[in-house]
Amino acid sequence: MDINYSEKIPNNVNLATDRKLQRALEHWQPHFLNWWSEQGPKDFQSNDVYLRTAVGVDAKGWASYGHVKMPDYRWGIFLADQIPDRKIGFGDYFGEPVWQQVPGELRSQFRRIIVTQGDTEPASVEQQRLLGLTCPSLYDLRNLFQVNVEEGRHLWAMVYLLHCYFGRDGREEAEELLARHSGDSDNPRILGTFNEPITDWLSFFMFTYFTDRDGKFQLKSLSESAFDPLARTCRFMLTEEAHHMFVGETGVGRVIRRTLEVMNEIGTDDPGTIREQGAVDLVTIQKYLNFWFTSSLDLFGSEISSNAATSFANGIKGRPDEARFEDHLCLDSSYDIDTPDGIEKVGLRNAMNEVTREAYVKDCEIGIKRWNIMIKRANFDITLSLPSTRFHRTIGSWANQKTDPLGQVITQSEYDKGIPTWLPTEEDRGFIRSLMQRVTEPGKMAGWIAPPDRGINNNPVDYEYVRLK
Ligand code: BYC
Ligand code: FE
Ligand code: FE
Repeated sequence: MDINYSEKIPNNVNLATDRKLQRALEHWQPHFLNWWSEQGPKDFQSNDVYLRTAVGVDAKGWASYGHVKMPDYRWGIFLADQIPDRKIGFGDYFGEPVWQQVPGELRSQFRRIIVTQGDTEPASVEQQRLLGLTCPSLYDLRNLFQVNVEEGRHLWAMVYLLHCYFGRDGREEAEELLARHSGDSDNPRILGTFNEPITDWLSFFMFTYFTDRDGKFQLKSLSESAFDPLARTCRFMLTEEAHHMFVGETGVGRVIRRTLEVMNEIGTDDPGTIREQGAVDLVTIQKYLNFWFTSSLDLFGSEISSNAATSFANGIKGRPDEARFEDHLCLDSSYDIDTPDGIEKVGLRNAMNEVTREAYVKDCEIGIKRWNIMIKRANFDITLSLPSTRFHRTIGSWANQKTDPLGQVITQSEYDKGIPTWLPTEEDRGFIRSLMQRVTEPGKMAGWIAPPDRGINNNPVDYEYVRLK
């Protein structure tokens, strides 16, 4: 199952033996490349970028490094190794052998979820397309492009499934994935967060911390799927996802580290004075955090969801790390959902979105704790925190209820008054944008961000991660 570099589409799915599928994918490929050149990273397409390319799924093959031009990146199709005799781990078909084909009666449900997953991948590339122009360092520029090409590969992963298992409908959906665009008022991306603009690097780091982490949890749920090719694809995608969240966690951490240095130099935590020094005050960081965390919470869907119950029953989507649970049928238990009208007891299957969201929130806490330790070590009595999951929601039980970041119900006028102190204002965004000046000398960093602890793949921080000439 080695990849063959002489093939147009590197893969470990034996494409060469399936001429029909190969033709379908080869037909889609130029459309993808067109999309990449129009909607992918602006400029830098002819520069050599130090990228990690997946050339296989084993420990050696999935991280092979070298300078490549982005359009020459080998977007391939890789499924994690098949687990012999794998059994369905949850839902109505629990204990039966996993499926190598999609059962006819579940086709449209599987297709809908694969399309939704697939839609987010190119959406994120579109959202990030202008960031290269204002990179804070060559190191960061390279990380941005690494994330972008991998999200492109994730699109390939979903398109493979659509082409291989969904016939004509699947091919049409694959075209649609290139036709919708982030923020397009006529033809937007499917999920809310993926239509939010990302015009500055603080937003990029928050997005990779919070929104790519939704990716982690959704991919974990899909890795449990009874449809084995979907499970295997998502298992492999998770290995790439880890780097995206690393970019987010270390990115936000480096912004905070620089802020703390400035605070120590000037001996105050006054936001205005910190801004005068060209650093980002912690109040503004908290606002960006509030925005991207709450937007990402919406990506888990409604707390009480018949879609989620159906997905679980039919073996489409399990819970993240399903094996950790004792009961995989979830027919008799109920779950307490926090709603504006009090606690509502619902059948566990209908609460699966909330179960996944809670696991996500716990995972989000880890980085916040690390950042707070940095702040404490710098001797400042300030903490960052995740807002309540009730706050600033547009999906689910709390969508129409105004609360403050602690989750206390408040009136519309209290909300309107509070919002500028809880979420980035136009003025905040303008200030952050004013910091976004391009720095491209190897090893140099923009003034608002500290250097990383180490470079990529044992290279020094001042390595030429992107060759600009
Ligand atoms: N925005 O019962 P409901 C990633 C829709 S991130 C807009 O509440 P359900 C990545 C929903 O579609 C991972 N619409 O929720 C990260 C439904 O519409 P229809 C992406 C929303 O269906 C960074 C209706 O509301 N993967 O990979 O149980 C960079 C009622 O649905 C939203 C997936 O999401 C929203 N936020 O769950 C790159 C996995 N939320 O069908 C990549 C696949 C809900 O009635 N998707 N709606 O028209 C799913 O599993 C489910 O579709 C969802 C929603 C969890 C998203
Ligand atoms: Fe992805
Ligand atoms: Fe990602």
